[in-house]
Amino acid sequence: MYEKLTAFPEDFLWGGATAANQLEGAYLEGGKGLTTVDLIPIGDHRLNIALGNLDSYKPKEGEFYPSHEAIDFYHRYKEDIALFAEMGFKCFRLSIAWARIFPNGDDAEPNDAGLKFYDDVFDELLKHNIEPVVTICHFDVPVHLVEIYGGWKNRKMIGFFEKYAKTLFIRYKGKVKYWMTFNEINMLLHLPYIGAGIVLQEGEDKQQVLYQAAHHELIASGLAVKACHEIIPGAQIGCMLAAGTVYPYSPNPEDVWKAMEEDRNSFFFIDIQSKGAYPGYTKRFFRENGIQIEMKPEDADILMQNTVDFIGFSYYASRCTSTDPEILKNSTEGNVFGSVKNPYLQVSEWGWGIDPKGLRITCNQLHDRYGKPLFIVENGLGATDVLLENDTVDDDYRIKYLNSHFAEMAEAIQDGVEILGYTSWGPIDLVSAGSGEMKKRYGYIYVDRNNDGTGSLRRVRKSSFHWYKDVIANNGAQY
Ligand code: BGP
Repeated sequence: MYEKLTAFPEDFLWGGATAANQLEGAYLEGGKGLTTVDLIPIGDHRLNIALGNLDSYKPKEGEFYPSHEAIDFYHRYKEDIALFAEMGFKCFRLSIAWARIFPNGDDAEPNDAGLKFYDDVFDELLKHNIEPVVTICHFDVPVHLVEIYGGWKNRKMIGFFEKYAKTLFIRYKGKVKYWMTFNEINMLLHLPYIGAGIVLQEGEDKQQVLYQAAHHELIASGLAVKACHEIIPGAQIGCMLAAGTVYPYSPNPEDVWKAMEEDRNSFFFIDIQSKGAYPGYTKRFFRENGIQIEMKPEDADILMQNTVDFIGFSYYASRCTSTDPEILKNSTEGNVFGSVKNPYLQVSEWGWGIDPKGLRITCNQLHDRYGKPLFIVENGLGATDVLLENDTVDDDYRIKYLNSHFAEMAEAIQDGVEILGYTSWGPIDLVSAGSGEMKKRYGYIYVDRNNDGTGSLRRVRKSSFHWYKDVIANNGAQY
């Protein structure tokens, strides 16, 4: 029925990926402080806040905040991990909520209850032979750091992050081998509040503020890499890019150049994290746009001496661009990045272009550019699922999407690309980062929860649950 997949190395890390604020709930339990995402409600309002355009980001009466309960993993992690184990997961990607460990972000001492929660989660995973893959910061910053310091605009954030990361390495060094510093670090330029706790004030030069904040995150990432290598010998720490190659709409060299520039707008982060220095094209961009990054004398060395071990990335869709104003009118929103509609691709319910071949292209592109192992840490199809009377979900559309991407991943491996593993996004339905909705589901496991927070939170196996179990059991050669 589906293409036969081959080529996966024996120790390939199959699994699923999540983020604390979209999964855990219990937003004020166990001493946790407020994080930025806890202040983002569902609805139209959400995108404005995520973009960092609002001068006020205080919770408002009558609005619904999906992160507050999310899918209650905080209390149900044992049940959920048992389901992951039933599917045969080799790894599980999760993030640590910064404000569980340092509720204010600048506290003198870490919060014991927060540290213990993740100890328990890691122990449960290891009990089932599931390797934890940890994102240190996935779209959440303690609110206190935003209110007092202005989030990543401020260089002081580097010290707070370094202390937070070191605390994690020391505490979990016997349990966690795979780490990533910032989720989709390039999203800082597109969703400043969600990505970096940045609220843009009137009159501020947006580009100047964002690239300065990016510099702070890059230095913080370098220092975390350094600390990780010192504290946990043998650990691997990576960066994490929202990837998805940009195609030119036509062979017009102007379109081809524009596509390259749009790619570089994301790659510049990874060029620095992976190669250790600002690339020439970024320096030129800064010069021509009057952007002046304040740097300390030690920054260049921090970047150069602490490059990442692997390139983690998310891939949902490719993008397409044009210089023709007529063509540009036909644009869609694909995973926050705008994209010209690609006439060769079908789109998901949310308008994201479905492009399995684009995954192979992206893998090859990243491999050729960096020559480091890759880790596909997010991919999947967000869709509206229907729970049937016989208590299952027939999500063949999801199986089709995933299978076609796995076939291209296998091709990439045969092309010579080293891929450490694959974690599909949201193996259990969770809150959508973009819209805050529950109805945009990615999981193999259905969660009975609705957009307005109603539902029993019951977990139900979908058809894709059994399919993914087979994929893993056969190491990608299931048919
Ligand atoms: C990525 C984020 C995830 C995740 C995913 C899907 O950008 O790293 O947190 O949510 O996108 O996006 P959405 O939830 O908006 O469908």
